[in-house]
Parts: sequence; structure tokens; C-alpha cells
Amino acid sequence: MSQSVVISGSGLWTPPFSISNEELVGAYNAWAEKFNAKHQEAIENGAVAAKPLSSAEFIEKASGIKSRFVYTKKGILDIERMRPLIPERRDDELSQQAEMAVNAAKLALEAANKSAADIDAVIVSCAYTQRAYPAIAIEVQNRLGIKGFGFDMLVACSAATFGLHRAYEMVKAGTARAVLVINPELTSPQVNYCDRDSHFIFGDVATAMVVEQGENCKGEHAFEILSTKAVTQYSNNIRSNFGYVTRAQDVEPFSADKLFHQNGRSVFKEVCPMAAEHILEHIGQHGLTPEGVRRWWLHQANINMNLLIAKRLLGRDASADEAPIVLDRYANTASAGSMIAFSLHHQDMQSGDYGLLCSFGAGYSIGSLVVRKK
Ligand code: CO8
Repeated sequence: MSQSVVISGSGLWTPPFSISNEELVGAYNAWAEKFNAKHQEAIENGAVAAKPLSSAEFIEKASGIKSRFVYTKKGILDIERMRPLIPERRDDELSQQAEMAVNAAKLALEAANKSAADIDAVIVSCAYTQRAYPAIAIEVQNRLGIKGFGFDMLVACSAATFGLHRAYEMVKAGTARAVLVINPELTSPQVNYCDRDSHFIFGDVATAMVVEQGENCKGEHAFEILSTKAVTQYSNNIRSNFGYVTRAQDVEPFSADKLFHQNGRSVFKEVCPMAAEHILEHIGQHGLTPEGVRRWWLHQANINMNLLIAKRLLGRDASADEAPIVLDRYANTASAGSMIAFSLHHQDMQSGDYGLLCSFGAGYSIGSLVVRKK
């Protein structure tokens, strides 16, 4: 008989610091006014574009975001700096991203009732890794005392779901008994806090899940993974040109195009129908209709996107109970959004209930899992 594969535990580590829209807009506007005063003459003669002001009301209306958690608050609201201040650590110290990952991983192991000895592989999947090598996953593996192997993978917004897909396949194939999939989304160093259009979008968080053979599962709230589905389609609408080759290009390594930037309107228009179609096809493979899915743990980038996708699926508005929203407090946490929604909203589900995890975003990339409560 084919091996059943389950998510046996999940972990959510939330940074202790939060920044409200009002705080963020206050800092941005003070920075923009200072910039405009400094460049007044050039702005008047058209050589430099004036920096437009941001607004907390716009941010909440356009995105649904009210606040975001950050690894550190230091530096972000300092108008002389406009980026986080994260001190460099020595090579023999745990890196910041591994620290976030370890925090979430411990919670997932506890929820799954597992110890390091039960895990055969560690996947760290997220939008950016702090360094190229050694892999953050191997650092985490070492810190947790896990034998076996680990690797990092980057798929922007779909890193977490694609990481779960790989774990599912490894357990199904018997190459690992249990896999720890961790998403330490340290996004704040890549946010352009001087860009009105995107300064509000992202937050930091770490999530983790244990994926293992159903017969070994000791988690209280386990979900069988029934299938996975992924699609990618190349787009330049969400992009970061940051990378190691910049050193050889004789350009400014952290200019605006090296940080996150997007054509938000196009993303909205193109990704929503793609995601709805993908989801319908995926649940259809199980003979399910949208009304048969008890919970939708959707990617958390923009509330209007989630409302629109849920409406396309159900033909009506989804309730907060059916499709929980976490982006109001967490903002967009790259690939971790749907994992946060799962972590916070799964314990009330009944045995046999179906759920769908789905990410959508940069790449473009869409990744989903159909699961059923054990
Ligand atoms: N304050 C006031 N006004 C503003 C602001 C602001 N902060 N920003 C824009 N405006 C203005 C615009 O200039 C525009 O003015 P005008 O009409 O005069 O030109 C007006 O408001 C409307 O602007 P938009 O058309 O841009 O506004 P939208 O309604 O489209 O909302 C959003 C903007 C919220 C960005 C929206 O388009 C959106 O959310 N789109 C989808 C975004 C998305 O899902 N992106 C994916 C993100 S990528 C990802 O999830 C992972 C990437 C990897 C991680 C990266 C980590 C750093």
C-alpha cells in the first residue's frame, strides 16, 4: 500500500516587534519631506522627481495591512537610515535567519511530538537566504542535532508550499521518514522603505512544519496530504535584482532595482485568475467542489486579492472562518503567509474535513496542497 504522508505539526515564531502603518508612514513622510526640501531647486526645474507622501488610510484600504512584525525595529523608522540595523555576527555564532528558523522548528517538533532523532531532512525554503553557503538548513540541522541532510531552496512567495511538495515526495518515496520544512522569512532587509508604493508591504516571521509517514504520526492535529500541485510562469512584474554578480557589474549594490519592486496592479490582475483556476483544477482532481472545502489557507499578500479569489471559487464572499486573514497583523510575509494562516487556524477542524493551502506570487509561482484532517 502506498505510504500516507501527513503534516503532523506546525510552528509559528512571531518576532517581538511590530510597526503600525501610522509609525511607518510617519517615518517615510518625514524622510520624503526632508528629501524634497534638500532637492527643492532640482525638483522645481524638473531634474529630480519630488517624493510623494504616503498615507496609512491608503495602505489599509489598498492592502488590508494594519501593521507588520519585524525582526528588529532598530533603524527602520530612523529617517537618516531607512533600513533595519542587524549587526553582523561572527562565523561561529548562529546567523539571524537560522535563529528564526530554529525558533519555529522547535515549536513544530513539539506540536508533532517529535524529537531531532525522528527527522531525516531539513528544508529551509524562503524568499531570500542570508548567505549563499553553507546552507542555512545545514546550520539549523546542526543546531537542532538532526542527522541526515539539509538544503535551502528559494521560490519567492511559493518557497514554503514548494518546500512542502519536496518533503511530501521524499516521504512518499521513502528517502526520509520525516522532513522539517522551515520558512524563516526575514524580508525587512529587502524592503525599500524609501519607496511609497512598497514600503508597507512586508513583515518578518518564521514558520515550520513536520511532514512524515502517517503510520509514525503522533501529532494531535494531523492532516494527510492528498496531493500537491505547482505551476510557474515567468513574469518581470515582481522582481529583485540583488545578487552576487552585482560585484562584477560596477553598479550600486543596493539601488532600488536591487530591492523588492513590483508592478502591483498587473500582479493583481494576472495572478488572481491564475490562482483561482489552479485551485479549482486541483480540488477537482479529488472530486471536490469549493463548497466541499472546509478551510482555505491562502497566500497573504493583499486582502482584496484573497477576497476576489475566494469569491471566484465560492461564487460568494468567504467568511473569515472559511478563509482566514492574517495579513492585517503580519502583512505580506513572502512564502510564510498561508503557513501562518494554517498554524493559527487548524485545530478546530473535524476528522475528514478538507483544507487547501495555496501560495501565489513572484515568478509567477503557484503552489497548493489538498489536505484532510486525520
Ligand atoms: N500612500 C498613498 N498613496 C499611494 C501609496 C501610499 N503608500 N502607494 C501608492 N499610492 C497611490 C499611487 O501612486 C496611485 O496614485 P495615482 O492613481 O495618482 O497614480 C494610487 O495610490 C493607486 O496606486 P496603485 O494602483 O498602485 O494601488 P493599488 O490599488 O493597485 O494597490 C497594491 C497597490 C497594494 C500594491 C496592490 O496593487 C497589490 O497588492 N497588488 C498585488 C501585490 C502582490 O501580491 N504582490 C506580490 C508580492 S511578492 C511576494 O509576495 C513575495 C516576493 C518575495 C518577498 C520579498 C520580500 C521583500
